[in-house]
Amino acid sequence: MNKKKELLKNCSPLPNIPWEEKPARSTEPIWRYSKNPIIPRDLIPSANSIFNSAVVPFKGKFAGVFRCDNKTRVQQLHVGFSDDGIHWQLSDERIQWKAAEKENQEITTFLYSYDPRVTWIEDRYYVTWCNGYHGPTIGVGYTFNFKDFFQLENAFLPYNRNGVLFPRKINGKFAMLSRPSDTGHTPFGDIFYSESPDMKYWGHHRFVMGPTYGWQATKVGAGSTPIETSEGWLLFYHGVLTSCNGFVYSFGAALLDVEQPWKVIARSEPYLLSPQRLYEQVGDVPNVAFPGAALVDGDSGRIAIYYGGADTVICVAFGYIHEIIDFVKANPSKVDIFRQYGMSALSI
Ligand code: BMA
Repeated sequence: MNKKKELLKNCSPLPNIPWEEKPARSTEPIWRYSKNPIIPRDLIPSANSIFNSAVVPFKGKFAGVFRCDNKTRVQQLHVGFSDDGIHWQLSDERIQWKAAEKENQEITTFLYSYDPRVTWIEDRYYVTWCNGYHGPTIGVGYTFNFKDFFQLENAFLPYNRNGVLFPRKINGKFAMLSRPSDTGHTPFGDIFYSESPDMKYWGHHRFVMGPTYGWQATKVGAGSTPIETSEGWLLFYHGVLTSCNGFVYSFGAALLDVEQPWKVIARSEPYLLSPQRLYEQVGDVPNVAFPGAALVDGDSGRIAIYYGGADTVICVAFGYIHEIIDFVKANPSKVDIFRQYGMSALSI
């Protein structure tokens, strides 16, 4: 118990974290909830599918921002609440963002919004998402109560996806991971780090990591809010493989330097979870396991990872922080150090 407690930094107890013990015969560092998926595609009348979403502890219970594609197939964000983190009530209306300041008004025009992340920083919950503005870019907003939502400036120029904030300022600045891209479902994608003094102007851009081989050969993108530990920031991230039949989205974990998070300490060579259950393999986009949030109990080191299955439903997997960190350190990617210096995986 003590070892787990010392590992986590700035992490509150979450005794009511959703949880199921590891199956007796499992040797894996994470395991799926036996009743997955926890959110079906038709939980609310307007939805075609509900997936790739973000949840946080809220007032002793849970709240979240959910990707609900509607029956016109427009990607939208909806708010949701839960007593136990497993059973959810979602609003059937999409979130209406108000301009945080007058100058933000013209940026609030809705086109499409998807793949939200939610991060508590200092005094409020920040939301980042993939926001349609002449192509996909990173939308940024905040809420105090999950009723009123205030939109700030987009963090970056298009095209960008998978904007994930760190849960505290680093060296006095807000910090975000993102993945510059182009208009479509790109066959490439690296994770970059950026800083901002005010959540408005972003700079100090640094390369963090790119694809390597195997399950993460095509592209990588940040998943859930990084978790601070004495071994570095623990980041769950998705990796994509291009099969003869299309993209396959799995996820793994990396440890990033605490003060200079663009420096990768270790990164898992095998995946933590890949689409192997029907609800991950069959849906609107087959073979997708896409992490967007992780709850952590600071006392026990238990983790609940929320991920989208097949761009259709929401699932949960469980693990212990110390086992996941041990797994990353015991199975590190060997090629990343070469990538850091600009060599392609193929030339190694
Ligand atoms: C990405 C995003 C994700 C989606 C994935 C697989 O580009 O659109 O929302 O899960 O493709 O379709």
